[in-house]
Amino acid sequence: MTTIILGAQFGDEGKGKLVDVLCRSADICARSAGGSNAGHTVVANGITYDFHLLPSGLVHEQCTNVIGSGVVAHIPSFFDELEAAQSKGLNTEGRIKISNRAHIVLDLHRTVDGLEEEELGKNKSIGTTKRGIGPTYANKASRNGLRIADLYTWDTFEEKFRRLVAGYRKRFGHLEGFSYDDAAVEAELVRYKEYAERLKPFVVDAVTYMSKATASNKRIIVEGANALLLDIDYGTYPFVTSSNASLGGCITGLALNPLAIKEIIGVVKAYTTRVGGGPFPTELFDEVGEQIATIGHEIGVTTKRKRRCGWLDLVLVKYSHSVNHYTSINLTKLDILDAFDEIKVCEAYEVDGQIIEDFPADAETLAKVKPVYKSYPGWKSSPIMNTTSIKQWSQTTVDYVRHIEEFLGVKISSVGVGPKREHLIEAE
Ligand code: 2SA
Ligand code: GDP
Ligand code: MG
Repeated sequence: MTTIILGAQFGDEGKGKLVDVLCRSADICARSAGGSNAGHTVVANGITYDFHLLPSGLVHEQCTNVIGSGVVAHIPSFFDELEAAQSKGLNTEGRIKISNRAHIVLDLHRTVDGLEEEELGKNKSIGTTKRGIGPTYANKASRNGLRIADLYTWDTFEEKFRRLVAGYRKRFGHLEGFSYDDAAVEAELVRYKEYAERLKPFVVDAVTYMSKATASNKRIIVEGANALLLDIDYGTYPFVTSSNASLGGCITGLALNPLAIKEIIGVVKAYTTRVGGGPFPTELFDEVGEQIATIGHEIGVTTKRKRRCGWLDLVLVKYSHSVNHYTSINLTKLDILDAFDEIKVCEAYEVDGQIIEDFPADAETLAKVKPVYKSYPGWKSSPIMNTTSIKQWSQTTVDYVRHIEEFLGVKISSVGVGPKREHLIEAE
């Protein structure tokens, strides 16, 4: 039985928290795509954990954590994160598996990520996390990438690695930021030979592993990374990440049996945030935007960048639902809206004097749409932060939630009213 958790906006909706709550009764927590660009927060037992490459199910002792074939893995970060988790008291022994088909992110990919951003220049850059994600997926697509399995046929690894360096030297060798001499190449090969041994106990054939798990009816939680609007095919291209952060990516990245999928939960933040470049129709540049950022602590978990903030955009979430087919929604951070007298929701776009209800395919059109807002009264006098049941809410808050549900045509099954596990309220 499989439950998939997906970001429905631009990321950082609070997926980590829901994954943690659902992993209480799960056998496996699996990542299907992305890499250590992700930043998933879990607040549990008075400790705040931030996961990047490792799945958030690590917090639950009975849960095995799988890094799937669609993921790109920076091995030094894998070990750093492992140590960080252990230093926070987590027993990781035998609980992490990594697919031998996953691609390897080299330090070199991270350098290239930075150089490509610089080449684009300030106004055109994607605003990547510089974790080497784009260059690694680019190598994967152009069939010269390095996979975990290559570490165990060393001659192949060495040959591919040298070829990759030669290609990058031709492309970037003249740039100041690119210093990769012969000594660096040899040192890196020695380092990876050591990593191959260290990583061995974690490496599995994830196809076999996942198919056996499905056959024996294991409860699997798929932890989506990034979000629909950052998806390489359906996001605001080119301002996207380089993987399929949508439903399809979960199936491909873990070789899931689609018929075993029971639930697809879309995580929707009660407002919108975006980190990095790209169009953002409801972005606020005023005091309200600042207030949302401050109260919502909207800072990147991986890069510590300030997130851009704006009102909830239902045109965007509806589009996200059309691609991901959510069976229910987890509405998060509704408590942050406690502070406002008036709450706005975008329910259509205006472009070149015309009202449109569909989400434009191109970033240029999206950049010029004007949001058409509907205004809702706030619930300042009856704050929901730290409430434990929907019964403690004013009718105004309930109406707001029901309205979103109606607009999207999918039920909101839970609502977040704070960062902790217990701050998740059943909304049905
Ligand atoms: P990349 O590094 O190639 O994947 O960047 C491409 C775009 O994808 C965005 N992106 C993200 N957006 C939101 N959250 C992410 N994770 C971190 C977090 C972000 C951080 O949890 O806060 O710390 O800055 C994430 N990862 C990638 C990125 O901003 C680019 O727009
Ligand atoms: P993810 O990438 O989707 O896992 O989300 P992040 O961890 O990047 O960002 C979400 C932030 O909001 C984290 O700091 C969470 O602890 C916090 N959070 C999650 N849900 C809620 C909620 O319902 N209310 C509040 N106040 N904070 C939340
Ligand atoms: Mg995040």
